[in-house]
Amino acid sequence: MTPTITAFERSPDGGSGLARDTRVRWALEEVGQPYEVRGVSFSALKQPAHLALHPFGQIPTYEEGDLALFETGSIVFHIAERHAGLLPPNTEDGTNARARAITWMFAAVNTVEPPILEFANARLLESDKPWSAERMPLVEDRVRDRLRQLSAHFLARRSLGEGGGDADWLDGHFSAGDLMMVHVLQRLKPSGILAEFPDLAAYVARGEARPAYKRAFAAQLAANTGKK
Ligand code: GTB
Repeated sequence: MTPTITAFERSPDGGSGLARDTRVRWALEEVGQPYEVRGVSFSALKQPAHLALHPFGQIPTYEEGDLALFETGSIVFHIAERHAGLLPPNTEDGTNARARAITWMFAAVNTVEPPILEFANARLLESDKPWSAERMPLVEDRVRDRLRQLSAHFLARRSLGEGGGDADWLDGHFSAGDLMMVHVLQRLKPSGILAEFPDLAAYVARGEARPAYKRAFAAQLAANTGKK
């Protein structure tokens, strides 16, 4: 059954891929699952029909037969559980690596994304407040702390020669954990903070170079601009 996801009818980012439907599109592209998209207007997000799918009135959602999901972490996990390609197999050999990949999915949304969102909100919604200039360095440093820690993880993997010599990804092979982490980090690109960490900027670029990401990006751009 072809799943249907929701996305902004017109994303405020104009199709730069930052809205969260992009991570769901990317996951579906990685596993080769075709999907349909229903565009939702800002007013429709808060109407009963959409609230029945998403109690917080947001995008994306995911519908497949009787199943309706919200929250990108859960949606990407669902896709990864049902298709090969985003999580190591649940076999004796793969089960620990699978648990670690799932841990990285949680780390992306639960540990790395919150200070990034705080920073994005401070820039977009609070820059006109009288206390904004004083607060901003504190908010930026919370982001830098997380990036430093993530960068140290990659450095440690490299120096230990882990992952069968592949330290390009969080735990050896590309997984749903990387997909979530790359999309979370992308939100920092316009600010210049990501560029302060060249290894993490290169990690994000590796994600963006994946053919599945390119297809997902092109699809959301086309939906927002009519261009391919
Ligand atoms: N935790 C949820 C998840 O991961 O699924 C968060 C979902 C979420 O924040 N959805 C946003 C939304 O629906 C769109 S992606 N907002 C409308 C509302 O809450 O009323 C967030 C987003 C929006 C715009 C940009 N941008 O313009 O750059 C980037 C990201």
